[in-house]
Amino acid sequence: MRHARKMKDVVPIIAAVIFFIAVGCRSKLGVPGSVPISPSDTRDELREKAAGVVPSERQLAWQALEFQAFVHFGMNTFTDREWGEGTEDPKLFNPTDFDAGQWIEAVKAAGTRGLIVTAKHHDGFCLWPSRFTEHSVKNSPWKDGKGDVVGEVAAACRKGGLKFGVYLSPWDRHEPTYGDSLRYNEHFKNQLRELLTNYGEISEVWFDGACGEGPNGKRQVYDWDGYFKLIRELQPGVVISIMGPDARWIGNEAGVTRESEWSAIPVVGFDDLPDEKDPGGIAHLDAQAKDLGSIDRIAAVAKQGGRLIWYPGQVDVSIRPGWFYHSAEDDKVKTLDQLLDIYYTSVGGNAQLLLNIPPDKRGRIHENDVQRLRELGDRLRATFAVNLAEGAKTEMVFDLTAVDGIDRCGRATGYMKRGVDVFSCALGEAISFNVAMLMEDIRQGQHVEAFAFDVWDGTGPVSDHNLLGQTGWREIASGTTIGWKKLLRFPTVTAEWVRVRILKSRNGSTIFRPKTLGLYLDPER
Ligand code: FUL
Repeated sequence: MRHARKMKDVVPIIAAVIFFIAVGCRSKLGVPGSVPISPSDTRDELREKAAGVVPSERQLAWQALEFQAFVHFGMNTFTDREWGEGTEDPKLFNPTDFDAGQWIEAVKAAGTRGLIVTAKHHDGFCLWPSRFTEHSVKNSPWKDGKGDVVGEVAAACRKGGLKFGVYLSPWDRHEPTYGDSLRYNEHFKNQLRELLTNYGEISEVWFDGACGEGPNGKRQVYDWDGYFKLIRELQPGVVISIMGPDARWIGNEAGVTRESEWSAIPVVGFDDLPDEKDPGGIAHLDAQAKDLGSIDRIAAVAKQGGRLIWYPGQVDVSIRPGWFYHSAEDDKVKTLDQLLDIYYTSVGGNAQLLLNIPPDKRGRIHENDVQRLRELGDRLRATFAVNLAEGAKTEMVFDLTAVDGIDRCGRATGYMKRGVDVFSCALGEAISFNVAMLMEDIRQGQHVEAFAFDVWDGTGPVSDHNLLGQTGWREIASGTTIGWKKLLRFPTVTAEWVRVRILKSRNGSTIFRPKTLGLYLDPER
């Protein structure tokens, strides 16, 4: 039997019960790391386990960056290519007006909070004067071989308050030891050591998945374990992305996320090692698979035995068709609308956005890109500067069902079971908005599987509405996962009350808090 109630009366009691159940159920979980799953787990147990997987501190800090710049710059900039051969003459690298400060200014205008530069792409040319190769800026005419792109960009990021990360391609088409596994691994670790000891704090190391044959057809066997250990030892805060355990490739380069984007992901492998045969990611994860984290998927992986890990998605996409600069693409810079779509689906789709902006042969970001970045930032600032829900009166309410039976912790129950959670919000006055932001507290895991967002359209005081229902409430958006952040866009509405209905949640204890709801007005929509 279902009971409709005025929830104000019962919320304190029910909240205490739910808190007890939630804490009781989850006390053994909620730790970063991995949670084993096995064929004997029931679906409810799998649900509970998935709800208990949480991010590490470094993953949490990384997620909060939300939007970073990716900068592809190097030998390819000067040869007008996307993939160099490794045989290019270092003398070709000669930016005429290099200015790291200009990069920082341009990407900050868009609202990025970090920058990752291609310290070494597949051609092996190093943007820093590595002691371990001659194939670097030190043998270029730029600054008479005394220049250091990595050093200048690191310093400019620090000055501008941006996090700084490096892309270091494991595949190296220049290095003669490539394919001689032990020797190349030593070489690669030497390069990692240089980058992680000489340039201050590094926030992210981006290991690309692209990989080819070495000289004489030799195949390089990468010492991933050794690379990861070295990074953890030198800078424990570094996020190791893509071919690494901390952040996964979203699975495309088009700037889109899945409708349901999960950060708690089941994998079969028991170590964190990447497998170059699978397209990007660790432990045999197919980063391109349509479904990475639904309960069906978790159950399918559990049949083979495996574990659940926190492995959030990163959307890497270029502002132009290519990753590197080509003058022929000067008029192909993505439009503001395209960039906004990318922003809303990535940052607003439980992923981090890594937007590539390639500097030109001068060593500067081209005027067209600079302008677009500013337009993007201006629009985002105009939209998100003021949260119209700030200061709203909020409460968490839910309907009740009488049950006899066993609760999810195996205890006998003979009273009321909580139904759909409703997070309701009284704005105090009628407000117009066209964007809503929902966030889960991912420190407690990712739980929401389905939600709906309603505005009160009814007449009369909202307290008269039927909580189960229908009367004055109008659903204007719905979705599946929320995770770190979900951004909803819709035609402008004016309302004094709004609510979020959590239709399905993994542990039934998702508690929304006031700051987890944002309402905004995009002035240009
Ligand atoms: C790919 C590389 O092959 C591209 O050149 C680019 O660096 C992109 C971000 O990753 O795997």
